[in-house]
Amino acid sequence: MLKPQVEDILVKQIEKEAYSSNLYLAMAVWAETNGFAGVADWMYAQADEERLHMLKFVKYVNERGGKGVIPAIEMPPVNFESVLDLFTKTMTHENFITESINEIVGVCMEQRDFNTLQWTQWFVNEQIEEERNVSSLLDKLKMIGDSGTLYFFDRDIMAIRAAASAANAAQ
Ligand code: OFO
Repeated sequence: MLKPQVEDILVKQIEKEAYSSNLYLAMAVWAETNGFAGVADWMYAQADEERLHMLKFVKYVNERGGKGVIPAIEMPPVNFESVLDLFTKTMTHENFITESINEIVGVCMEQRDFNTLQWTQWFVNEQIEEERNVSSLLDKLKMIGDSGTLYFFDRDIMAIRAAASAANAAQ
């Protein structure tokens, strides 16, 4: 049985994960309607992932004798300035989610709920991965700057290396 303080913070996280899903869906729509099909695909996939995160919290709370309340969700932004703006806001949001996962860890420790503490570890690791992925995309976007050339160079450099190695081996 979950202690009320633990159930309360887990239910709050359901809302945050649901908002994350809708935020990335809104970003996908912006990207798709502005001609960035690849970025839209990335955001749609991210939105699906966030929905799965939300479901993990819902099911865990239910399994442990609580009730995974489904919240009303605040409307996410509709307009963004650029792809860089999109990923800068994604980074800010993921930092916020990392902080909220850390708060859950803190409450589990305070309440000595070591089962939930252990269960939450998956999200601690997930946030490391999410921040790393977005940070690497932001690095690439900064590299692009005003010119797309460097981006394509960066994308293709390892393929160029592999092709060169294969050509050398065949000689
Ligand atoms: Fe649920 O990890 Fe991103 O927000």
